This record gives sequence, structure tokens and C-alpha cells, in this order.
Amino acid sequence: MSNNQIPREDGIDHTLPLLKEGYEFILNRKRSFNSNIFETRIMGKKSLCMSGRDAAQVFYDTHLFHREGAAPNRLVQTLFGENGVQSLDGQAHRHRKEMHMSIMNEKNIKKFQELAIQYWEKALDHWTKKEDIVLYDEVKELLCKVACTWAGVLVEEEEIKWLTKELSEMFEGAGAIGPNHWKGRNAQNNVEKWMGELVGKIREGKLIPPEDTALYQYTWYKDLDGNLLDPSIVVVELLNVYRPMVAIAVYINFVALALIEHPDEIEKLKNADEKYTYMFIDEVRRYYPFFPFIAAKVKEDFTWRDYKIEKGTLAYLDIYGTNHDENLWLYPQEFNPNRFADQGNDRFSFIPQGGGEYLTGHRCAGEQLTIEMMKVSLDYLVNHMDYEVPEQDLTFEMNEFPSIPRSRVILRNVERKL
Ligand code: HEM
Ligand code: MYR
Repeated sequence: MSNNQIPREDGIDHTLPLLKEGYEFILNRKRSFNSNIFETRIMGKKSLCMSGRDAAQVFYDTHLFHREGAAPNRLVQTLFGENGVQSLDGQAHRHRKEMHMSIMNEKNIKKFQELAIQYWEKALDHWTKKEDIVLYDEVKELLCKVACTWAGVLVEEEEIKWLTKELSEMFEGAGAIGPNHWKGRNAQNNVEKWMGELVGKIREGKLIPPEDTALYQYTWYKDLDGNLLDPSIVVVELLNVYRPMVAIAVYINFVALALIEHPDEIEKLKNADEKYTYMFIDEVRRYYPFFPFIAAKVKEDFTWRDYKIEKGTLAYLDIYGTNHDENLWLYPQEFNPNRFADQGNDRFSFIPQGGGEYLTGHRCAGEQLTIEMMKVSLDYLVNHMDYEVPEQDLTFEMNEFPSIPRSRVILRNVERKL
């Protein structure tokens, strides 16, 4: 029998402090309670907040936690969509995740890298003709083009601008309050309709995308009973590929910011081997805030560290705080790629895109693509272009989900390096 009381924050609701403290909400309480687990109330619900390596390991134990009904509705309505892979458990999850992972093979990742290079080249030609560029906006459009070509859809130039805007509003609105949040919900409806028409045309045989694309594979994927997926599910899962691809722009903005904040890194990267390049990218993913926390529900009563954890409790795993945990990282608030030289990236302590396993767990299906896109972008920023960084507001807020540098990183007089 265990009778330890989980540290509990007094008060009716702590959503306001969450909105104020943002990414540091769980971290701050973890410090004051001196505990990797505590209870609070968020959005009117009793919420268990968990942080750190061991907590992440438990959180990803599928016997103890499940995802059904866990995600806040605001995320379902903007980011995830209804009945997507994020909300599935057990066999159903495994089967759907296999669909996502099946397109993340070596050949497709190589094709993705080649497309990334091709579109960076085109963009660079365009940027050299302009005085200033807003990197975030430019890169979102570049990524949308990569996503469309990679996924097998031919989209007109004008449509790309529309699609970039809609997909961006989805992830930019997920954690926003007020009008930006509603833009996100609206965008989800618009893009689902657009994608639905595309899937319809494929099913009717009016459009035949190449076989190794997400568009082809997902449209013709069969569920565990051998039936084609409902078109609404195909749409949700295709958007789970298109939308986050555009969201990689947030990380690329942070890559650029890291180079601006740490100019000595530029020289190191110019002469670096591949290992250091990946260390730098991992440090960007660890250091800067992006996905704040993930939700799950307790599947059955269990005891952890002498605490009784009750079935049905809503739990949040702290992504930002685990990546900044003093027990796991030396001087976590310092940007230092070298920390990855001797620290392997353990699958539960380094969790910018979730932890655990890809197939049996919910770890991000696009992690490798994200890293490869960041690598191509870093190579361009360091080795293929010269630019000035005019006076601008590069600060980013710890209470905006996702957080993006205020100026979106303006570059001036971009030129090709000779
Ligand atoms: C899941 C972050 C890019 C596809 C996740 C999760 C996080 C995450 C935190 C949840 C992990 C969990 O629930 O345990 C990110 C970040 C990205 C990114 C920060 C940077 C832009 C991508 C890309 C793709 C992608 C490029 C696809 C091409 C997915 C899918 C899932 C997922 C399908 C659901 C996995 C599941 O529930 O089993 N991502 N992701 N993500 N991500 Fe990403
Ligand atoms: C994706 O599009 O799936 C990948 C990146 C999206 C990041 C969006 C982060 C916002 C999360 C907001 C959580 C707010 C909870 C109240």
C-alpha cells in the first residue's frame, strides 16, 4: 500500500498561470515542489504534470497510459483532426503508424533532401534580387513546395501561397487565443475540404499519383478489417504530413537565430564533420521551445514512486522541461552543441519530438525528415549564402505556442557565396 500524496497545487484552476508562464509552467512547479510529478488544474480538469526522463519512460508505457480522449479539443480542431493517429491506441495505432512510417524509407528521405536542395536553390535566386527577406515566411513557402512535390501533388504557384497560409494558420493557431486560434480552426476546415476533393479524385481514378507518395499510399491503405480508410481519415492523416512539414520553418528560424546569437558556431560549422552538424541541430531542437507538452490518460490504477496514480487521470508530459532538466543536462540554459558529443540522445531524456519508439509508440513520424530539412537549411545558411542581419527584434516569448522570433528573422542583401 502506498499512501504518499502527490504534490498538489492549491486553487480552483491554473490555466491563467499556464498562459503566463508558457513553456516554463511545469518546470517552475517541478522546481518549487522539488518533484517530477505534481497535480494541478488546467482548463477545469485535474491534471497530472510529469517531467524528466523516468516520468517520460512511464508516460510512454502503453500498459499505463493511453491517448484516447486525451488531447485538448483545441488541438484536435486545429492540429490533429478527428480520429487521427495521435488519438489511437494499441493495434489500431500500430497499424495506422505503419502507414506513416512506410513512406519514411531511405529512398523517400533521399528524395526529400534532393527536393529541399532544389527549392533552396530556387529561393536563393529569388532572394538575391530583393533587399530584405523575412526568412520565416520564405521558408514556409519553400517547405510547402517541397511537401507538395514530395507527396505527389501538383499545385499551382497561386495555390501554394494559399496552402502555405492555411497550413501555417493551423499550427500557429493551435496554442493561440482569440482570433488567431479561430483562424486555425477555420483553416483546418478549408484544407480538409481541399484535401478531400483530391482524395476523391484519386479514388475515382481521375488522378493517379506516383505509388511511393503519401497521397497514393494513404488513399489506398486498408484498415485492420481490410477496408479502405474512410476518406475523412485519409484527409486527416495526409494533413498530418503536410502541416508539420511547413512547421519545420519554426525550427529553421531557430537555426538562423542560433547562428546569429552564436557567430562562433558559423566557423565551426564550416569546417565541421557531419557529426558536429547533427550535434548543432539537436542542440537547436533541445534548447529552443517548440512543442510544449503532450497529453495522455491513465489507463489503469498504478503506483509510481510510492504515489498512487488513478485510472482516468489526465496527464501532461513536459517536453520543454525534460529537455531543460538540470538532472539530465549540464547547464541546460546554455546553448552548447558539444553536450551531445558525450551524451547520447537517450530516447526518454531528449524528447523535442516525443520520446520512446516510432512504431509501437507515438514518437513523431517525421523526426528524421525534420532533421534532414534542418541540415540542408543549415548548410545553405552557413556555406552557400552571405547576408546581413539588420537591426530587428529577435526576441521570442516563452508563453506563445509555438514561439517564433518576433521579427521572423529578417535577412538583408542576400548573395550567393562564390
Ligand atoms: C507526432 C513534434 C514534424 C508527423 C509528434 C509529436 C510531437 C511532434 C511532440 C507527439 C509525440 C507524442 O505524442 O508522443 C514535431 C515537431 C516537428 C514535427 C516539433 C517540427 C516541425 C513532423 C513532420 C512530420 C510529422 C515533418 C511528417 C512528415 C507526425 C505524426 C505524429 C507526430 C504523424 C503522430 C505520431 C503518433 O501519434 O504516433 N510530432 N513534429 N511531424 N508527428 Fe511530428
Ligand atoms: C505539427 O504540426 O504537428 C507539428 C508542430 C506543431 C507545433 C505546435 C505547437 C503548439 C502546441 C500548443 C499546445 C497548447 C496546449 C494548450
